[in-house]
Amino acid sequence: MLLKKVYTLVFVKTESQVLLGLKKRGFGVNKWNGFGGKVEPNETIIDAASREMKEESCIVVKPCDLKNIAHLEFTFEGDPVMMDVRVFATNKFEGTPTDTEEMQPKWFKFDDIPYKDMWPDDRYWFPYLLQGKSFYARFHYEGFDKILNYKIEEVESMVAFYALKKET
Ligand code: 8OG
Repeated sequence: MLLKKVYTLVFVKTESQVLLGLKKRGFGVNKWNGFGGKVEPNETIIDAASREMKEESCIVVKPCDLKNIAHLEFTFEGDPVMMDVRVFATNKFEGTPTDTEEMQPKWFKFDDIPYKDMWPDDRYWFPYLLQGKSFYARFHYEGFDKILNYKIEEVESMVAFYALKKET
């Protein structure tokens, strides 16, 4: 039986650029990523997404402007915990990306994504994100570097995806 922990991951995008942050500490240190983290017990997932975005980059995104675009699942060989990551995107934001204790934010052009300094799975699903597609993906890792197997599929919408997931 897998235990599940829910995380958020937010990508602020323009027509041609996406805001990433270099993680300064903890899980995923020295990797470029979107902004996010654990959902606290008394908050909704979307409120957690907005909160983490502000804490980590000083960028304000209203929860109502965040679109759920993906569902990612990560498992690690020998570890009973599944990381359930809810991915959001928006092009509506306020503020200037600012260095925080956790992240060093920077804009990247779509054709200049620093995959070699990111989680190994990101190169599989970033094309979906950059093209504005909705998708589901799962990755099973050995350690934090080696992907043992994965599945990725485009979905019509996340609403449809969660409706189907409930039924099955
Ligand atoms: O609170 P903490 O910073 O530890 O949360 C982890 C963040 O990293 C959370 O936003 C989810 C995200 N994340 C993973 N695994 C992966 C991954 O393989 N790729 C990307 N892009 N993000 C990931 O936990």
